[in-house]
Amino acid sequence: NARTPLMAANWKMHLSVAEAISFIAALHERVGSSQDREVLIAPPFTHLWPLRETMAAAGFSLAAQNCHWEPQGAFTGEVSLSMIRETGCRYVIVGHSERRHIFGEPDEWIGLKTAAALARGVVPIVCIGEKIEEREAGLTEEVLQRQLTAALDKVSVPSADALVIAYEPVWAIGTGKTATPQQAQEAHAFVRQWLEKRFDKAVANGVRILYGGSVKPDNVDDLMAQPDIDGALVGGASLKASSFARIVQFT
Ligand code: G2H
Repeated sequence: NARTPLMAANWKMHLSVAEAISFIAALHERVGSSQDREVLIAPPFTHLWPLRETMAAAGFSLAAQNCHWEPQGAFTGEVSLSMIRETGCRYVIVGHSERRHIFGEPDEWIGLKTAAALARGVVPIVCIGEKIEEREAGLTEEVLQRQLTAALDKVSVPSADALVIAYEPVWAIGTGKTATPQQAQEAHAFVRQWLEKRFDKAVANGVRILYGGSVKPDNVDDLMAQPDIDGALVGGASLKASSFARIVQFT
């Protein structure tokens, strides 16, 4: 069962459209369009449409960083999944810790967004992860279980490639502190077991589980060597083509 490594750049609120276009050209020059790993970029909403063709030509996947679950309506400032799909996005990040903690998104919203993305054929990249005080109190698995349940309890997953999970320990995000490969592997194995209980073995074995939190060129190889780490969700180190190219080219 092939879980093609998914190397994802989460640009957050960075880079202009012009910078993004040069970035994609520079990245493509370095990594080409390889079949054995998938390259994904999640730029700001305003960049999705202008990057659509450049991204498709480079063979890279496009993702939105957030979505609303309703198909349309009076929701000032929000973007629906059909709008996202219209821009050529195959993926949407759901429940990133910055959405949860800076913008106060509750678990319940993550569930609504995940269900809506699956229903509309956009692959949700569901982010979960514990805070430092939760890890220190021995609550990591309890938190992951609560977040997974809220996101995935009410959905059916048509196939393993319809869903991606990202494990991002909150204490490792943008802090320069990475989980050790062993800590990450433990959490990923826990997530995979949970997926088997909730769905079945085929889904559990096929869903890609990404690690996120201060992934850098110098730690990506050790992380990717873990059996249950199937890719990376990269923030800071994804903003320079040379650095992200090295991450894509993990060995
Ligand atoms: C976690 C990650 C990208 P960074 O937010 O999703 O960011 O790599 O800067 O820790």
